[in-house]
Amino acid sequence: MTDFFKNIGKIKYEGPNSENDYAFRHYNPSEIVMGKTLEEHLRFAVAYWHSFAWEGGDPFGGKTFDRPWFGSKMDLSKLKADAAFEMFEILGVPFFCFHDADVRPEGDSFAENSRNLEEIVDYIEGKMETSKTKLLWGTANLFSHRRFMAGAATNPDPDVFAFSAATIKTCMDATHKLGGQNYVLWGGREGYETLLNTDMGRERQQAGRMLQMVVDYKYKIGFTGSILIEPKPQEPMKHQYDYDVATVYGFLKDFGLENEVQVNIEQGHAILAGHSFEHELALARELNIFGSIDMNRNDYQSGWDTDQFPNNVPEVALAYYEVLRAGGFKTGGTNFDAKLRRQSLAAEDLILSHVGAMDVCAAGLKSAAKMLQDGKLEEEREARYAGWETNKGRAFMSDDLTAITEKVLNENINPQPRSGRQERLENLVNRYV
Ligand code: XLS
Ligand code: NI
Ligand code: NI
Repeated sequence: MTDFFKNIGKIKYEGPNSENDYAFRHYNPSEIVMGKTLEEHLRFAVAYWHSFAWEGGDPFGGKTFDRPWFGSKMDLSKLKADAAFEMFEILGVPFFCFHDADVRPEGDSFAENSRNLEEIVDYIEGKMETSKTKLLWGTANLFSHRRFMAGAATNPDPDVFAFSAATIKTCMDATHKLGGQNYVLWGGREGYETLLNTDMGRERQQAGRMLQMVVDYKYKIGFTGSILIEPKPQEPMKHQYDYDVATVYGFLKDFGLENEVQVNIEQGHAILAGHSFEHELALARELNIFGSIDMNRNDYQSGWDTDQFPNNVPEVALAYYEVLRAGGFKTGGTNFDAKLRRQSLAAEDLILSHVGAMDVCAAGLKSAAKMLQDGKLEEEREARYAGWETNKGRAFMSDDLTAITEKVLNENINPQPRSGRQERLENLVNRYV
């Protein structure tokens, strides 16, 4: 036991009228909604990097947090894992997620990094034996170290490609060993700062080859989880190849991997790409590549990926509406890819941020479920497309231009515009949130 979270007990559900900061108002893990418990629907995960590895820096200043586990030593990494599992227990979260660099000390070589990772993975495995918290996904940090400054898979230097491939292998092994349900690839620096020095065609081929190797290795080791790509349009690079869901789908099609890889969609990344979260989720569902979500929010004024905890129920409700329409999570879940503000120094801030976020998500999911079960929104949507369900409408999808032209002439087809009823639908949604 560390004494980091001393005096903070396990968070319990106390209902919407509770005055207790350390209680859930909406997240009752065992509450049944649409045939599943809230815990099964939401599949919450804590992100190791933001909560335990991030030091509070910003572009103008360094570390603001003072955690007893900061430093690059194995015993400190173990202390960090102890504190992490204490927090998982306090929150009662079913999952966590990590990068290699979050959990192990940084070594001077690939071999040392691998040894460090193996040692800490053994330690974490031991902790998982007595914890209910499982691994939602693992990933490799191929963006922080200076060797990755020009990309990992897409680096102009083949040695960086090789170093990255070897690192991914160790992270897939670690994820597999810990029973992870997904493996994530976020192409942090897979993109460019300037097109002037970039061979985009070659870099795309390198990224495609890396992904193919990841899929092959998944089968080789018998990993039954999902491989997920996390789209993001820019930041840290000026342009990133995994721009958004549509771009990733085109990439997967190009390399014949659209049935092998799904997407992990992040709220803040969707906003950076000029979309809404629900847009990205809806498109992934339609393309059959929906996998998991990184839940957070951006500050809409700053134009950055600020990774704040979600706190807007109507927004979250529309996102979960799309998740429910996709049939809910399978291997995926709700990972809080969210960090404290750098002035939130206290241990209790780490707990309260998650408590609030879990409540916002639970309230959002319950609103979404009501909206879906009532069916009014879907009735409106169906009514709008009803013409396509008639014989006349269906035939237009198989006629050619000549046949359609004849029909337009012979049947005197003269379409009359109808209202899209947007405001009415917005009012309808507001009744649920
Ligand atoms: C950064 C990404 C990152 C991924 C995992 O913007 O969201 O945190 O989720 O590498
Ligand atoms: Ni992000
Ligand atoms: Ni993310």
